[in-house]
Amino acid sequence: MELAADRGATPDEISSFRDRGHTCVRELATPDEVAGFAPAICEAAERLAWNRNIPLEEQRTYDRAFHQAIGLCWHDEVIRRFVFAARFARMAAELLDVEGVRLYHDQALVKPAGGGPTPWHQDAYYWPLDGGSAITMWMALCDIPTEVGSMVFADGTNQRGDLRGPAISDESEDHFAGLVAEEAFPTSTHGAMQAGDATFHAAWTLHSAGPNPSDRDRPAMTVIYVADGATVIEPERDEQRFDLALYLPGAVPGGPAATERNPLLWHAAS
Ligand SMILES: O=C(O)CCC(=O)C(=O)O
Repeated sequence: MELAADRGATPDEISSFRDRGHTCVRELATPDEVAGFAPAICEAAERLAWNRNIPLEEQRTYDRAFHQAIGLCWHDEVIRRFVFAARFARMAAELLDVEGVRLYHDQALVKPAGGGPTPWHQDAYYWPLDGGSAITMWMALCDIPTEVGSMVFADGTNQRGDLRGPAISDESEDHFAGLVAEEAFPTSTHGAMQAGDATFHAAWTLHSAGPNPSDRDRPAMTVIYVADGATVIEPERDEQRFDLALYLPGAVPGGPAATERNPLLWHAAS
């Protein structure tokens, strides 16, 4: 099944992304289209999630928030078609307001039944990229009820850059929850989702997610894009050095964020 680039971003989606740092695109894929990919993604996520089988007493808040499986597109041809989909990449490019986007990486995030909240954090904390050059698509792979919900965003934090909080943890939750209250950032969520609805958020947009009190897992698939032409920045933390080696193998600070692991997924000229 081909997910063709048959849908561009609307002016409202673009202004929400620019001003608030996030937007929601309902039915970016139809439930039928998602049904063609979700079994392969969920099976691979189950098999490859690195923090899936940690004994309960050793689990950190991070492990209770979601099971994380990275780089699924390199394991499976069906998943590659989903991750490389021109429809999603075009939306990412238009929201970022760039000519083209490359793959940075993909990851499945499955919040298990009974799983805990996802602490407040900023993604660009981890990335050796300029925060303005990257965007995440987070797509629901099944219908997500209101009591589980999608992410919560602190509006406008995309324009504030690095808020100097810690990595995702109880500490980041405390740090950023305090900041949200202190600076009175409005928060918003796009709530319940149907399979194929997606949110897009900017790399510095502060976000979190609630727990999963239901008895069903909440599988979501994310694709992270980097603007074509973006350069790698000098890493200042170990997390960024780790990401550089993993997602941009062979790339160097000051050089293009465009290795063989970062194919061009959409360009306005093509
Ligand atoms: O799925 C979640 O609970 C959090 C997702 C997230 O933080 C992200 O995609 O950046």
